[in-house]
Amino acid sequence: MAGEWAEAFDLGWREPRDAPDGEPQGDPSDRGERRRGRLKRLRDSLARSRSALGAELRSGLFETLDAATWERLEEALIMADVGAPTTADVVGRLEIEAESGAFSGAGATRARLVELLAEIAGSKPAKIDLRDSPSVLLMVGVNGTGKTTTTGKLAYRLQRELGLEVIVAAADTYRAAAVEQLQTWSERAGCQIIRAETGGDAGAVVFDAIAAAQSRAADVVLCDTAGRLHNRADLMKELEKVRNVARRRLPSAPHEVLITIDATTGQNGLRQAKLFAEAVDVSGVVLTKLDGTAKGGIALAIARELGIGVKLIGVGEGIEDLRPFEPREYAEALLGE
Ligand SMILES: Nc1nc2c(ncn2[C@@H]2O[C@H](COP(=O)(O)OP(=O)(O)OP(=O)(O)O)[C@@H](O)[C@H]2O)c(=O)[nH]1
Ligand SMILES: [Mg+2]
Repeated sequence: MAGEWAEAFDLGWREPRDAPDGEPQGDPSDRGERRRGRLKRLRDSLARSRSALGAELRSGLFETLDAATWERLEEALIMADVGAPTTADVVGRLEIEAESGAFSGAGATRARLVELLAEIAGSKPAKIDLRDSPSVLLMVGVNGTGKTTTTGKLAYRLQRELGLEVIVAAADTYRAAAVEQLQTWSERAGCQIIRAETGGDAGAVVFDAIAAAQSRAADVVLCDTAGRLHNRADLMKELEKVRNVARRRLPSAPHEVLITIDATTGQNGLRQAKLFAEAVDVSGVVLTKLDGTAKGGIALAIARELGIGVKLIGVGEGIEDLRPFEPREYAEALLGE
């Protein structure tokens, strides 16, 4: 479910600079090797998972294709958090195609299922828009879903893999600990941080960070915002305000609004994404904590029902545990292969 870093971003006219000390991105002869290494790491990080879908498939689910097969597949997809409407759609299409003789045999059925899942997961553009200079990315989401961690991991990758200069904005001004946490990440990533006193205005921090990026020609501003419950209208309004303040400094900002969804929270993630999208035009999902669950099917529900694609996945707590989303690998992993 993970792809290449350089392919995960739309850099516009900007050529990726030589990364300071990262893996070289350019040499195609290394690509196969790196891809294998990456897949292994991904599998390792997902090793704790127990996929209900995988168990079903290993039990020879597709050896006979009848009503009971489709029912069991439906159950397994629902268990993986794919959601009822998306499940009905996928299984309905698979069933019709099987009956029309479009494919036959367990292997071909499984392969077609992977295709259908990947098609839904990847139907939205997945590249993160970094064409503008600076590009401003707003991290939003419910408390504890991984905004600050993702901000740190992403700052690290953008600098290391793409050689971009990143500034992080500590726009979670509610808790002193939140600013300290981002400070630690910025030191690990090796980037500048713009912070204000606790209790300061989140919009002002974002404004200052964009101004700082403009004056020193930095490439990207990553704004970490405070966690908020999607059903708190006042807090969602505040987020809208932060976005509007960013626009006042740079009319094209924010270039991306990324919502972190904890893959272990199940269908509630769909509702979170929906309400955040209503407030601030969410452009992509970061699906976090995939290492802690075999579910993760919520990505399909969000893509199909809300039209918002997953752009990045979190597979651990470490600075390297962030990956570009790759629909096909994701579909394979969901099936527990
Ligand atoms: N296993 C795992 N843990 C993660 C991942 N992403 C974040 N975490 C952990 O989740 C917890 C919360 O992460 P934060 O980044 O602080 O979440 P947040 O959204 O900033 O939280 P608030 O600012 O309180 O809203 C931390 O313990 C992180 O280490 C992930 O991909 N995998
Ligand atoms: Mg945070």
